[in-house]
Amino acid sequence: MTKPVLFGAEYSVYTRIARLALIEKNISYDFEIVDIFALDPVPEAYLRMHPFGRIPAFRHGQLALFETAAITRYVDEAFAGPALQPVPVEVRARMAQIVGLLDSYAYRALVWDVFVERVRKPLRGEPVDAARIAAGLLVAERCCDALAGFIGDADWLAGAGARPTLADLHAAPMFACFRMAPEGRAMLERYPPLDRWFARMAARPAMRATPSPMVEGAPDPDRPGRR
Ligand SMILES: N[C@@H](CCC(=O)N[C@@H](CS)C(=O)NCC(=O)O)C(=O)O
Repeated sequence: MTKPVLFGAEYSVYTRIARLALIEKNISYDFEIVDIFALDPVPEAYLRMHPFGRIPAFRHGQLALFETAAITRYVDEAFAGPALQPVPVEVRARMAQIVGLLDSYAYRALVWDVFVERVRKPLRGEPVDAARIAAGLLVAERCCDALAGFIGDADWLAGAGARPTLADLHAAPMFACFRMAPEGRAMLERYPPLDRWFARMAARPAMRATPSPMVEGAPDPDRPGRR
């Protein structure tokens, strides 16, 4: 079978989601670095793969895809390996709902409003927008409420099953960023099932194999000065 190619960057939350799916499925793939934030303008050749100029993009034989949820679903369905989508229709619907929630609400709040403002901007010596952080935390709390309700006492976000699903893979890179902010860590601690879920995800080989230079490569927030 042709080797799939993923285009993206190690620092990118969405690229990491796609890599998690490929690794959880044990798929050998080529990773072509596209440092999207360094490309101005984004080259025509890349825009032909991703007309919105985002990462990741994906190619497998004749099939070219963008939009991470479509990529991870294809990866799960086109290749052998552990199933990343639950079989019971209700759990599958919950998984899809969580992926939608993460794309529509969590990504901007957790990553851009809280992580980038609270963690990245001070590192770059840029002014921090406290109002944006406060607004992001409100949305983040709503996301945590919903996710905590879904996970209940289960191990994985869709609330059932012995293995993580595409919902867990979609959420973990976003929460990895969020908990780099003190307010993010404190919020997760107020949701013990989510805190335990994140620890479970962080320990998975796929997460360990895809460290983000902005998260795992950054100074340890609990041990300043250490990497
Ligand atoms: N809806 C897209 C979102 C992808 C996305 O926003 N990627 C970010 C990096 S994590 C990006 O390419 N940002 C570039 C930009 O905003 O110019 C997906 O699901 O793949």
